[in-house]
Amino acid sequence: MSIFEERLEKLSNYYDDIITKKNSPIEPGNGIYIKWSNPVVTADHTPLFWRYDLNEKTNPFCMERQGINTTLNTGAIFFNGKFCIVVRVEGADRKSFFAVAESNNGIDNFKFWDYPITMPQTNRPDVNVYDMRLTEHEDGWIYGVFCTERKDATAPESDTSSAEAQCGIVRTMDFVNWERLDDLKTPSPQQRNCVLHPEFVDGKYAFYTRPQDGFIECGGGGGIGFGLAEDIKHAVIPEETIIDEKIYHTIKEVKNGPGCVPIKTDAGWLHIVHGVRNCAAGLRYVIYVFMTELDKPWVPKYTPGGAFIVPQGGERVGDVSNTVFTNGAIAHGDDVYIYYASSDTRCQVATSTIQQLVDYCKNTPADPLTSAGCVKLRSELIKKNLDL
Ligand code: M1P
Repeated sequence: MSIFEERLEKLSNYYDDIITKKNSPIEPGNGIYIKWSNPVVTADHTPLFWRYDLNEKTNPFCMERQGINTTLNTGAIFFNGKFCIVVRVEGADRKSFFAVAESNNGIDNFKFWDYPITMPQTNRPDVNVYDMRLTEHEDGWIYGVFCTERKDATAPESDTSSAEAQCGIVRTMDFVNWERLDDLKTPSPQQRNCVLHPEFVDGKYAFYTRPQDGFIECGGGGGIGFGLAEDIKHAVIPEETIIDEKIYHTIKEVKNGPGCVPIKTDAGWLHIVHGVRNCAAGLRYVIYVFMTELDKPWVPKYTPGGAFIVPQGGERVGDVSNTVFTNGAIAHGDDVYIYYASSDTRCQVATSTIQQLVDYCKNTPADPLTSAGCVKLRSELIKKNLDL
């Protein structure tokens, strides 16, 4: 056996093991959702033919030629009888791109389609693209709303890191052919984490936004915003209203942002989003949830306090450690599959039901914002239990 043959056999066996591995729930969980023990997608899930030159003549050592660094923040949708995720795949060169992976059960055996998505460009080409939210809109299209990043044209020449984030929009019917529309225009200089609402609101396209003054810093902006656009091909939001603010000494004190496309329930729209706080270890990203009114999706209805999903165990380590982030969930019947990336490195899943999530939203007290308020709330629970 040549070096090439020997290595290829090992690599193929490893890849086959990875993509056929059965997942298992982490019991007993918290009763709100179940986390699953294996990541659903990692860099090792990407096909060997994406990374290796498989011709022995041109690659006798069977070396990786185009490495994949991470697979993270995924948009998610149930499509053609499969759980489909549009994964943010980051190459060894730091550029992200999108690729579709599918599974029959939504918790394991995700397999990438042969080719990543070829993203059509606007007349201002993207430098980096990431974090697509997939909206099955009532107009009949499936929209992909994502972050398009370019070098900040206003930064001095010596500054080679400042970036401008904006919201790119594409649409498709089959996940193979994509039509690129104009980037979203809003009053904010930076936009990341935008989400398109699945229904028209007042006959207009409704977006959840996240206005920021800077690429990292909110500045005078921040919070989860809401705005309407008349036209989707040339989407312009003239006015943004903040519907969920960042607040001092909470899990969203530094910033927050829309996450998954909201899920429609009888009790209102369920939003699974992210909040960020600062600590000595750096920024800590967690996932939280709130609900808005059914007929007024911009009006908060239930605002359970605190974090919903936090990084735990091995999830805490990765390219951006101490981070969980979500931009995709699938509601399939009453079941909900929440896809989240841990530490910007791998994609995990947590499963729940609409009933459980609505119960969580209705019955988890809002953050009282002070230690004294928290002790009062907890003492009420203790008394109720001890009086049983
Ligand atoms: O690195 C953590 C996350 O940082 C960004 O989120 P935000 O815009 O709220 O800071 C996103 O770029 C996201 O991709 C990333 O996971």
